Amino acid sequence: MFFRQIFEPDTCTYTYLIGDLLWREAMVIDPVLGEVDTILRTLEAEGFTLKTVMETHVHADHVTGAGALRDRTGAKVVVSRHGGAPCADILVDDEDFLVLGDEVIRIIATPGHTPGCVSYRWRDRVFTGDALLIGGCGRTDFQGGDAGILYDSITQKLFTLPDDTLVYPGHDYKKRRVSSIAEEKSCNARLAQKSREEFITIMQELDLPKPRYIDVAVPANQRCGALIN
Ligand SMILES: N[C@@H](CCC(=O)N[C@@H](CS)C(=O)NCC(=O)O)C(=O)O
Ligand SMILES: [Fe+2]
Repeated sequence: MFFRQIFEPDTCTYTYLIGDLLWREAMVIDPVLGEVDTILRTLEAEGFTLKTVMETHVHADHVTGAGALRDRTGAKVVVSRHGGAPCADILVDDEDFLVLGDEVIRIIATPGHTPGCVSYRWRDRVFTGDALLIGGCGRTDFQGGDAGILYDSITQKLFTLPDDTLVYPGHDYKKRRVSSIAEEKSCNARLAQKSREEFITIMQELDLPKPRYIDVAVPANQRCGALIN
């Protein structure tokens, strides 16, 4: 299998590359606009053609490279049907799946951080975007976020995956790269042994500053990363 995790240090965002060795076709999850050249160079060096760009949600903290990758390669952009990004080529929903040669990627709707958040499950791992982070979770105070719905997505969907499933998040502000469902079930400070009501209170009391790039990122990402001048 071909798998890469790329870290974008300005917004602590992870991008993932998945390659199918049968046809040497590739998918990318959550590309950052500033990383587009790196992504294309990496895929070219390994002999892959980019076929699909998958977004876990419409990001508020960075501008996506989805549209730029589509323009440069003809790849199709995938977003949730509930994501609010009509620029996408393929709109997915819970239990849909995507096929890339021998590889199958399953879509799990995990709303709560935004209504259109999805996680992508591939082989022994799940890409959770900002639904489930290592030791934390995405905030729920903007973009239609809802803490109760996020609790249900995490506890009823992600935490019912096999314990040894690897968790690859959309961000990590301490540069941790990977966790597992077992670790998050037992150690996640916001979720382990927490009731739905306790979780909602924790989320209401976070009082986080708004993301630095939100005013540019959200309108751009609703257009797959096309910047508005
Ligand atoms: N300081 C960061 C914060 C970004 C932020 O708020 N990110 C959202 C995801 S779009 C989040 O849920 N972060 C979780 C957290 O900060 O605990 C920035 O300005 O970019
Ligand atoms: Fe986000």
